[in-house]
Amino acid sequence: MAASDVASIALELDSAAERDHERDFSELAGRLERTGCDAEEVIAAVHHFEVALPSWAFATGGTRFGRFPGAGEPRSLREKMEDAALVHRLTAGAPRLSLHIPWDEIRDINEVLDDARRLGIGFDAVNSNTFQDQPNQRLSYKLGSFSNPDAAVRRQAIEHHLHVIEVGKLVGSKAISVWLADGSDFPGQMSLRGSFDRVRECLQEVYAAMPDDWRLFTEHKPYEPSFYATVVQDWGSSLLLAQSLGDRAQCLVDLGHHLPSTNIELVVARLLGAGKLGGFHFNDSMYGDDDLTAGSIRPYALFLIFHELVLAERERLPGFDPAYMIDQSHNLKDPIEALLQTVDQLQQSYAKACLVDHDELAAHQASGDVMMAERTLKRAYDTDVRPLVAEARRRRGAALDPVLAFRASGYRAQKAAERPAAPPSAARTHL
Ligand code: RM4
Ligand code: MN
Ligand code: MN
Repeated sequence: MAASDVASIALELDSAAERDHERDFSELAGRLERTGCDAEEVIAAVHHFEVALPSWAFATGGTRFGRFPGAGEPRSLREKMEDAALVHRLTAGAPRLSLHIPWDEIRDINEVLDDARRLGIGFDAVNSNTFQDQPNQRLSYKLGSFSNPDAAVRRQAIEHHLHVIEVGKLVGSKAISVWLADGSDFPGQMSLRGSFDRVRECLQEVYAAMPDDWRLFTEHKPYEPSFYATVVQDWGSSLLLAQSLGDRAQCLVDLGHHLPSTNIELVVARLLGAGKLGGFHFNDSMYGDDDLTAGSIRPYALFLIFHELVLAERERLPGFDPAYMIDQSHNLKDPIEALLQTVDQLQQSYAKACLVDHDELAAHQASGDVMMAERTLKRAYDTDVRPLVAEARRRRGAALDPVLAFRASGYRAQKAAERPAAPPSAARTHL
């Protein structure tokens, strides 16, 4: 299948499924109308919702114990772009790919831009990588990159980030996401304050090198690979960095990067309040950085996060412009199917959050009616919005049910024939 053939994938489900959908949608629209909600408004909102796809999620991830690759996985940036275009084609909600450098190092920029044009996709935030040593790298990041006590290592890490910005400029990115693995395994290994100061100083250089219309996202994570103290371990550290860098530095919330039972919607609310919510890495997690499919474990929490986002949107909170991205590792599911399921899940969570009656909620909060306030949220959450998001996709020429459409398309079997497995050394493990 050539790159341009993605567009020709037939999407018709059988006519019985179409008829069922029409019935389900008009029934839902009628029910929503009775509660004062306009289905058309929610469809328009879903049409606005866009999420970026992570280039590193199209091949099977794996754990440190092993990796079980599937057939037909992409072996090059072009093939990742093809898969990304397919996900967008079936969901109408994922028009951009987020690159990870050096995993997606570009050899021929004109080729990449040609492919992107033909496939109808763009590029989102670029991601740096100083959490691994690359072949032929001069100095090691074993003891940290931006926090390293050795100035030469810090210089090398800064140079890498400047390079990532250059790559991003070529493809039209408008942001760089920085996740640092820096930290220590044992008390005494590093200075807790000194390491943070060094990270801030390095980030200042990176920030200063960005074009004026770019943003820098700092991503926190409590542990792993560092098991005693991670330098940017929590949203507070991330916020301090963003605040000290400047207006175009903001915090990125990866939903898996919190200790179990953290109230993530509260973190989101705090960052929104500070004008520092930059974006998301959507996924779900049972324990920590599990990178499971968004909404698979705690769908209500995902809805509550979207509720904070929709509130901010409606209130036109100054500077509110979150970059939505997915960051998942697909160990068991077909990566394309998992991404299709995720975009669908995000569209649903967003649509449900749009159904919340904010006036009613505010009135119950003001009068202290705990029961009715909670019921107001739950009513939106309990609404089965699947026909609504299916209709939103259908009107954009995408699929009623993206996963079923993908299975019916024969895309995976075709790719399995076209893309013989890469040698093990070329296989990337998601971290
Ligand atoms: C990290 C973090 C980053 C991602 C890497 C691959 O755990 O989530 O966002 O770029 O994994
Ligand atoms: Mn992430
Ligand atoms: Mn992660």
